[in-house]
Amino acid sequence: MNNDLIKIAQHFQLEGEIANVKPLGEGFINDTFLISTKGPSPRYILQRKNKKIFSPIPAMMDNIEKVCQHIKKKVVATGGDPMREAMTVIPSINGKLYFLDEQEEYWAVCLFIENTMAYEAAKTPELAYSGGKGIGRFQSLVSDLKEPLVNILPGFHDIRFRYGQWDKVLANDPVGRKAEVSAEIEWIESRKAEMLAFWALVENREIPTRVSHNDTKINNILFDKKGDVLCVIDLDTVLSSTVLNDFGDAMRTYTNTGLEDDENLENVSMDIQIFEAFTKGYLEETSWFLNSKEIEYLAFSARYITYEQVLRFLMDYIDGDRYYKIKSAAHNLARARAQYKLLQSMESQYGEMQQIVRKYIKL
Ligand code: GN1
Ligand code: MG
Repeated sequence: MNNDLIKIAQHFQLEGEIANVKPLGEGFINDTFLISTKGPSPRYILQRKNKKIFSPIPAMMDNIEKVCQHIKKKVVATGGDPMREAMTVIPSINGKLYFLDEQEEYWAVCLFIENTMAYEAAKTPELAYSGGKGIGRFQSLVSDLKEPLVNILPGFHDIRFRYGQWDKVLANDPVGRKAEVSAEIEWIESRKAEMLAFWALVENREIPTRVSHNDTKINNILFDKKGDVLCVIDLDTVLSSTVLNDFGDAMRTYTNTGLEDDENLENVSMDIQIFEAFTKGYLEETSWFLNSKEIEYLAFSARYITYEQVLRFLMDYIDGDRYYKIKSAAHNLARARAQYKLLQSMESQYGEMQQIVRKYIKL
């Protein structure tokens, strides 16, 4: 395998000689590897992109490149380091942003940014505050990106689209798991009306569509050693959608006192201090462009995305685990249950969450 990976890596415009290629991280969708080189040359990230999910991959890579170039220009203009404060896509030796191998798998490479930190949870309000500034700054930097992005993930955070998938999976019940999760199914069904009411505001454009990241879980952000955000990574999902999805998904991961798939539900709750710190940082960067509806629904977006995640994990469980990588037979069910516990915690603290948004929007 390592030899095969080295051969794949050799199809890209890398500096230096490759020393080895090793698996990296625990993404649920793509396969990720670290390319080390001999001598002083940089290291790189190699990814096999999941073509069943992102389609078409070449358009996805064009989206990523547009966003990276846009951010780099702005970083340069403000005296920053474009190689550290933005992702750098490394082209193939044929000048493409990807390499297609004989098995028709798509590969892509980007520069590995050294001396950074990534986290699985925001343990302190300071880290959450910087995370909020980081996502806010990202959205602010791309807010004037005029070139259109190709929608390579139709319906990604669109709950109406998700209900369409949900109804089909429930009707087919392909592996006979539906009966065993009737209580969990009711968690989804009982909240349909309020979720659709929110999404209707996006559909009628009261909540506008802007360039956004759409996968802002905390481990998709690189921090420097001081704890400041350096760069937002994992840009596969950059799309035109509501920026509330980014706020909501960040809150789903930053504020969780437990793990995303925690088997011990006692561990799971929303930490309101982390919510407050992130919100403060986020609004400092974004309040200049957000409209009043976006602000009104900011706190709700945390519930929306967490609910959507319960649905997606549960749906994948019922569907026989075809989407997310799993580590055990009931992994998706454990994920759905843990995310539901988090959702309940958000619902019970919703009044305070709204007050916090109002507090920082006045600044
Ligand atoms: C996936 O690729 P990764 O692990 O960063 C997923 C997100 C989910 C997340 C759940 C394209 O993100 O939407 O929220 O898992 N990405 C895609 O942790 O489906
Ligand atoms: Mg990721």
